[in-house]
Amino acid sequence: MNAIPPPPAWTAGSVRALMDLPFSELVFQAASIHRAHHDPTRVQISTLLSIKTGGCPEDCAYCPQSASYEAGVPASKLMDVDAVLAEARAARAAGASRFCMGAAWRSPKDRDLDAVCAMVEGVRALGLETCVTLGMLTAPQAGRLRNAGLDYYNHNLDTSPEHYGAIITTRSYQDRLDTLGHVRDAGINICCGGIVGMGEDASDRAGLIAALASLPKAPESVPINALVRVEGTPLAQSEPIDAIDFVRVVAAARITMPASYVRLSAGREAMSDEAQALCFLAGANSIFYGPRLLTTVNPAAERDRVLLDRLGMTAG
Ligand code: SAM
Ligand code: DTB
Ligand code: SF4
Repeated sequence: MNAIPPPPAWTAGSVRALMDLPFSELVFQAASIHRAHHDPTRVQISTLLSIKTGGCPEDCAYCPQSASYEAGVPASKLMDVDAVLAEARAARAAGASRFCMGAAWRSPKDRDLDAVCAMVEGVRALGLETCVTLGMLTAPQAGRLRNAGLDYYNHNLDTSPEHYGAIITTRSYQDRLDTLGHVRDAGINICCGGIVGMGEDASDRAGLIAALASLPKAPESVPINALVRVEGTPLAQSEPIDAIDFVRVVAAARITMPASYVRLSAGREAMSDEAQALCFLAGANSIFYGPRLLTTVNPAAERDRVLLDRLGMTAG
């Protein structure tokens, strides 16, 4: 009996070879795979809300919410459930299909999870998909979120295993993989991606994509963030990533994770419409919609409506 061969295991080397293809070849391959798995004229839209802002004990060098840096983001308490639901209703009215709630925690306390579970139940009752990002989770915490009806958990690998130590010292790559394992075991969809423009080289970008594509099951949603450089954080003066190199990362994510939603995530405010159009061509099919990310600026809804209109794309 002939066994079906396993799919290719992506390595940093094989992803790097993809990313180094002539640009037109790479984008053609990505666009071909994209249309075999998705409608290339549709873009999924998610709206973000920071439900607990600032004062975070972690030292992620990109993040304005870390208590280690002076980035002008004061710490605030967890929002009330009703206030969160009011924001979710507004996001639904603006056309979002998913509502993503982020908290500046290393990991949630069990008591905090009571309120977050109530938020998840309330947002779901509005007919929106739910996503939360709360830091590291234990297996029982993931189970509680699943029981509350959570659709997606966002937890990023952020960068390659090799570059990781230059960015975060307060938790390890393995800690992140452990949390992703608990989320997967609980039966929650995974949203997992990373950030580019943090002083990494092309091999690190390939290493990030290979690490994502090599998870036991590819994440259902893959956010590709371009670093938002915030004054006061250690990475504020980083060299911005070249737009063509950014598109190469998106294309590599699309080719290696064909069925996933690839989200053109943070960093769009500083991106030209033409660069975003190339990202959609290369397989990006999701964006954050609405004027704010967590603490930083995202394109105004009107700019996005005009852009999607010019490109003949529909949001949903
Ligand atoms: N505290 C939780 C955690 O880190 O897991 C959840 C919230 S945290 C802000 C969510 C993600 O936002 C981070 O993993 C990182 O990838 C992204 N992020 C934070 N600051 C960013 C920045 N300045 N530019 C781009 N992405 C950023
Ligand atoms: C993700 O990958 N990007 C989003 C979401 N997951 C939570 C967060 C972007 C944050 C950008 C910086 C800020 O607004 O604070
Ligand atoms: Fe804290 Fe998350 Fe920011 Fe890291 S990325 S400092 S864990 S809020």
